[in-house]
Amino acid sequence: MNPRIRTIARPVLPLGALLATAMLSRPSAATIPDECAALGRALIQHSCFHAQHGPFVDVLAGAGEQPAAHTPNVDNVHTHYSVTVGPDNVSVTYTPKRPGSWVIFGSPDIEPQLRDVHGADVVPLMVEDVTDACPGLPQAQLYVLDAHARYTLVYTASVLSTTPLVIENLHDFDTEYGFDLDGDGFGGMENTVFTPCTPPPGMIANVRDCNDEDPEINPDATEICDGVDENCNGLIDDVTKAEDACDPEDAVSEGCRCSPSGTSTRAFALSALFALFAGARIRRRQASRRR
Ligand SMILES: [Ca+2]
Ligand SMILES: [Ca+2]
Ligand SMILES: [Ca+2]
Repeated sequence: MNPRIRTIARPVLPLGALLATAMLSRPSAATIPDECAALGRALIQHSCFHAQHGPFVDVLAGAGEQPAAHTPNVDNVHTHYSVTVGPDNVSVTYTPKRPGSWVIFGSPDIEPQLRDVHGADVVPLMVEDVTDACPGLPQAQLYVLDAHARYTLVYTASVLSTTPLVIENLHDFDTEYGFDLDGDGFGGMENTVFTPCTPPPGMIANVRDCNDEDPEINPDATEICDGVDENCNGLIDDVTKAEDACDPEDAVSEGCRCSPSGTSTRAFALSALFALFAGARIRRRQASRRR
């Protein structure tokens, strides 16, 4: 097990079972996916953005471990909180607006203990060290919480100190992953997996490859006149550069800007130019005769 991640005992599904599950349905929004070995990059990067750019809200923790009228809450604004805590200031409250999996980012230096409305400790499903990805929010704790229930985060600090806090819903960061069988940097659209966690080995997030058996076909490929959609935009032979459609042997459709007779655009343009010069020459002759 990764020493940076602490989880409760949770079996990891074999890849075949994982794919079968993914094809049947998306993971439940109320629970952590079984295949979640670590949090996904999208969630960590989003939280870290708050740590770096705010908006920032300063909160002075309330006195006592039981929520009271003076205890501040940290759910009014979805943002980065700087919570000042100390021997006499130990708690803030958080009330989820939705049920499900929530990730509390903070610092292990002043680690909060989450308690439910009855004052009982709530055990995180997973604790992950994300220092490398986000030094300003070095620890993530994942909980399953009830909606509209007031939870208390209790801090222990010997002197007055400030600690960071960002809270995110895990499944707000579900990402679609797929395999890249042809190695062109784009995952295929078949057998994809939605997860807010790190994807299974070999899967990537960019799943826009309309033909994962041909590295010459992907969203970055060059469209050519061959009756195939190379750039995966749903349009066959949607060539926009005139020179790409100027070889009549390659031009096989009107989408390549060829004339209906099969004459290439370049040949058609040369013919038109020749006709223009010829017409001008005839008009000059007719004018000289009139003079
Ligand atoms: Ca591919
Ligand atoms: Ca195309
Ligand atoms: Ca084509």
